[in-house]
Amino acid sequence: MADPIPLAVPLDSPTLCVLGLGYIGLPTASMFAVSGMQVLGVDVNPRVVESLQAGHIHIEEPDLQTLVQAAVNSGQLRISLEAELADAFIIAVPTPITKDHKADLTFVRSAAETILPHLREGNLVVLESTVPPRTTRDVLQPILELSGLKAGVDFALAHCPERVLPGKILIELVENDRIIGGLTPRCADRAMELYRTFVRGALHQTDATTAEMVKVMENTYRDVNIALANQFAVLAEGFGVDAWEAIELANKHPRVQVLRPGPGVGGHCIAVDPWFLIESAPEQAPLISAARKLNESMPGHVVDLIKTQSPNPSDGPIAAFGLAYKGDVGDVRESPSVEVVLEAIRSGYEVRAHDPHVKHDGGGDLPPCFDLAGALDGAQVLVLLTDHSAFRRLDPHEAGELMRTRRLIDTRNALNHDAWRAAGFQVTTLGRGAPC
Ligand code: SAJ
Repeated sequence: MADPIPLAVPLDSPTLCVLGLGYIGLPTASMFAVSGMQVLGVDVNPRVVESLQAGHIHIEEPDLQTLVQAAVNSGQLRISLEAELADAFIIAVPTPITKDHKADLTFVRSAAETILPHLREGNLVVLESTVPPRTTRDVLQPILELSGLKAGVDFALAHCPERVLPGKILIELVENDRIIGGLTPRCADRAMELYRTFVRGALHQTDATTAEMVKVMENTYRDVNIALANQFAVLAEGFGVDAWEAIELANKHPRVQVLRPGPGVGGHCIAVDPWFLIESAPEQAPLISAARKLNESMPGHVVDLIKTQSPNPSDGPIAAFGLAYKGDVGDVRESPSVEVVLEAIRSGYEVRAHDPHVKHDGGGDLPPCFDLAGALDGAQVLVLLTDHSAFRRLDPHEAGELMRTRRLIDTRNALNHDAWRAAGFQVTTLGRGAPC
């Protein structure tokens, strides 16, 4: 019997509708547009839509502004609050966790409901958002089938998780291998066809649930390995061992690759996705839970270091350098740096945060940001929380001139400690125990 799902999107003028214009949806929509597809980017936030229509991006990512402008100027990318008929739909909306660590699929559900009135026979629907295994089958498929069309028969449905690294999104979008998980093999064929438009990495075909599991496994693998590095760092402090030296030496072993300790794990992916595995079977995921808890405890460990080195809050403010969750990005979601700042404030310290990548003037859950000199002025300690390249270029003499006490706590082992010591600083490094 003939399969009504055509093998390829129509070749004359394929149209694509991307729902969600955040860190993944916006670059993806733009990439398809500059590769020749007619793309409609849809977002529910009127401010995002207005600013994109005016050619301004709302997120920080290298070269993204240029790409989006090229896509919009070419007429291939339109931005709207409303979805329209299209040959293919991509869902790239956030999947946060609730307070009790369950996946919040509200945005996935509402994106599916947005597609519903526009879904036609022969369409392809791809879910790119990271979700707990079985979401495509158990949550997305039933909503889309309210259209009266049958997934895998009348329209194609696939899960093709994004795997790009913030800070390198445009490179990795093109070069990374991709997992293409179809509801049926024919659905996967349709999705392969779509991604071949611009992806140069290999496309690996599987089923939708395996693709969901693969994506969550990747980020869980990283979370567990970072937790191990953090555990080694805390242990090393107790033994009086330099964890950084020990890790470097352990990594000389051909089958060992310990990651870098730090103030914790942030971002919207690695700090969130492991819960998608834990929530369905907590008793079968003790290792993953323990790793999450350990990483979540690291901001508290950094505050303990602050209390040891600068026990008296009345000795002056703390200059906290970095609010973003990792170096050279402006994203503060789940950032351990923010956690450290908030915890230090709760412990009675005045904290002056500085982050050249974060545009924020206080309010909400975030502490206010100071400029460089304002953060250092009269500070009793500089705590480096995020390894932005700009911080490596700091002049320790100039910093010391502004501060009340020449004291540095480096939670990323990112600075040139010899230079800071030469400028009269007492340097404490996470994972290195006593200051010297
Ligand atoms: N971190 C450490 N030590 C390390 C590496 C990272 O403490 O050795 C910390 C970072 O400072 C940061 C957090 O972990 O707070 C996560 O940073 P990351 O660079 O490891 O990852 P993300 O969250 O920016 O992007 C991840 C990537 N996943 C993997 O590397 C397995 C990316 O490929 C995914 O596409 C992305 O999650 C996502 O969207 O899921």
